[in-house]
Amino acid sequence: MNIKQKLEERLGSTIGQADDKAIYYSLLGLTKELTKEKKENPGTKKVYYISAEFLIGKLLSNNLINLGVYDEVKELLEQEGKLLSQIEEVEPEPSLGNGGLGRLAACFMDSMSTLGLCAAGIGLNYHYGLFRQVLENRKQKEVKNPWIEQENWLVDTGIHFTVPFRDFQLRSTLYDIDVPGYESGVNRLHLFDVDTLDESLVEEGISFDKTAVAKNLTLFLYPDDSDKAGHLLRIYQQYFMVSNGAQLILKEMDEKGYDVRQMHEHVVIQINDTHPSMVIPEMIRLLEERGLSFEEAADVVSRTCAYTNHTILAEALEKWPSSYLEEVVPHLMPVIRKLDEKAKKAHPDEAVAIIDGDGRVHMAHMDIHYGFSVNGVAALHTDILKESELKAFYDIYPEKFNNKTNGITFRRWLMHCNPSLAEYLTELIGSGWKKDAQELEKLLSYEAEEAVRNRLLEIKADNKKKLKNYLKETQNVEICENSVFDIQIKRLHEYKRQQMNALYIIHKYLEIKAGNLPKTPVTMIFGAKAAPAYTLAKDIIHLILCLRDLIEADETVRPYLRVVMVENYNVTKAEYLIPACDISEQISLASKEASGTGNMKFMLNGAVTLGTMDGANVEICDLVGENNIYIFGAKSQEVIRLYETGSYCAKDLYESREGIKKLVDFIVGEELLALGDPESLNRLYQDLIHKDWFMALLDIECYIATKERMLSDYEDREKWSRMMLKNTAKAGFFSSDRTIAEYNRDIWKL
Ligand code: Z15
Repeated sequence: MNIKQKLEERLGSTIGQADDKAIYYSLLGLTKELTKEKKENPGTKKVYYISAEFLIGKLLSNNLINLGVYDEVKELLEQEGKLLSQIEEVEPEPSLGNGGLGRLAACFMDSMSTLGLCAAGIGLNYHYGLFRQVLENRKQKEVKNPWIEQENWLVDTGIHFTVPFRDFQLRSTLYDIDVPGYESGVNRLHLFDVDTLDESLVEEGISFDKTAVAKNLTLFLYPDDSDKAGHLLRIYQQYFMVSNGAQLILKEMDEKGYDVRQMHEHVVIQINDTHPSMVIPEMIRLLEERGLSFEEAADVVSRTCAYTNHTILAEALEKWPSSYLEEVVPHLMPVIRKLDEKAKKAHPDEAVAIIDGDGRVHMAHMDIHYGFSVNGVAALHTDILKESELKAFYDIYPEKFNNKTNGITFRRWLMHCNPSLAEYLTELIGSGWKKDAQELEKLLSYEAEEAVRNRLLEIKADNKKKLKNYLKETQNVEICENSVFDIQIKRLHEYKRQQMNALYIIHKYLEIKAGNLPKTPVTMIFGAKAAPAYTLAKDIIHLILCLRDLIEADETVRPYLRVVMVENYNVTKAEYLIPACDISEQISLASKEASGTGNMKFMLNGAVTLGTMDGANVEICDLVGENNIYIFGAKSQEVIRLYETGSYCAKDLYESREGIKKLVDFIVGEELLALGDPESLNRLYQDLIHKDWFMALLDIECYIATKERMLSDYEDREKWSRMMLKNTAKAGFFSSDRTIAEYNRDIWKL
């Protein structure tokens, strides 16, 4: 039977007669069936990528691409008057991640399958995921995001484990999501769930009874991103994840007949940030139960576990009070104490202690002492880890430290989200780039060809029109497709400095009011969720929405400047926004953004970066050269020195620079106070003057100057299109296939 016959058999009608919903669910079933026919990636050594987040996005199109039937299905549907993009709208987006860290894990799953590596993901099956953001009265509201429908991508494996806590135990069920590689075998994403979960516990918004652990454990993904410590429920979730993971790993070793004393020869556990760090003491505990001595167990686990660090923000490095751990998982504490004593004996330095003087357990410290590899996620980030944040560890274990610059899967972030660019590239340079992303460099030989550059501009214009239509349909906002699209999409965080971008808007508004009109109108697009308890982040959203409405109501400014906030920014929305972007905003305070991966997605799709020398921006700059990127602001060493000496003072800048004062004062000026919440605007205003912890006022002047230079260069279409071409051509390095090949070469050795 061919695909058409199979589909119509599932539909019980012709494609033409079926509605989008019926077609989606039939395609879902068919895709699962086709995936089952694929071989599992084989191997005698397997990597388990364990992560609290897998931000997988919608799966239909990507799975069709990887199974090699995307074009066939698309054409089949078109013959019957159906659009695949329309049908995809039916698919709910699972929100099993906050942002970069979770999306990275999803890109890695794709690349591990594609490279034929024997690998699996281990995580949790959150029923309501991260919250869905609703914008109301210029503020963020949080509601649940149910995504598990009657028919879905999950496969019930029938596998169960028992997870012990202090006061009770929980039975788990393992659900799998198959991850087919691009023209390759299949791996699995293992998502554990509690059997006793009770969805009706969620009353209004995202609030629920935090104490009913058996009923709530996998309801939500913890909504904080790089910020604010989680508490007991978070520890319950983490332990549930790692205990199930460890039990599964042992079960699979048993089935393959491997000796657990040789675990390191058959298994690598890649620990994604510190959320899964308890896998180390848990695995040791389980091995002790199987008769290994503590020393033997600790040794083999240390040779098996590898740790990835994703941040240097101190507040994001997890340190659990031992009293919390005693309350939730007392049986782990003896193991953790022994690990701590052993480490203290060898390295008495307090800076590298696992349990500190206040009885807090430093999860990262445990990972570094008892893992064989520690990696950062971009060159600059790894250097900062070695030279500052983790220097004391680097002095002890220089051989453990290594860099793995992040990457993105080009299947989703080019082939799927920007098919017209993907097709044009293939027309020019052949399809080799799909397997070897470095081949994109072949595009460089076309730089001087005007027809090629014009086609790139045309594709960009089409994508802008597509985004315009999407925003009209989904959010009822109307934007001008001929304007410059300036886009900042990422979690809302002070260090990412959306507030600095908002100050730019104020600058531009005042310029236009003064009669200095831009040649081409500018559309400033934001997308960002704020952690529900992160007050200042919510204040920044409020400021942006007030600015939006101020400008919307002003007939003199509106034709030249618009502000849009995309509601509930997620993977699907990113797939519309990124191909349509002209200016990619990557403006974090230097040293604070470990890598960033949105920056890579924009570059690949022909946007030009406006950024600081932070994270992977540094490597983008090296690749495209200074003439094809707009860099501004303080460098990381300067920033680190300012923190060390405590010599940054926002108030001095505010008082001495008239231009800065004017912008900051506008936040609490009469125009905005007439629209917004005075308490919220005031709080932000006060913070910028008296704290400004992430130094927006330090960089604001060069930021504005650089963006103005960029806007003026935009008018030179030849120059701009050359930059677009260079950016796409040089993006090959950022394929997650390259990243994963490096993980395998240096760490996993599968
Ligand atoms: C998260 O998304 C990241 C780091 C974290 O520690 C947590 Cl808890 C969440 C991000 C980094 O901020 C970003 O720079 C990086 O690109 C991403 O992880 C993937 O490494």
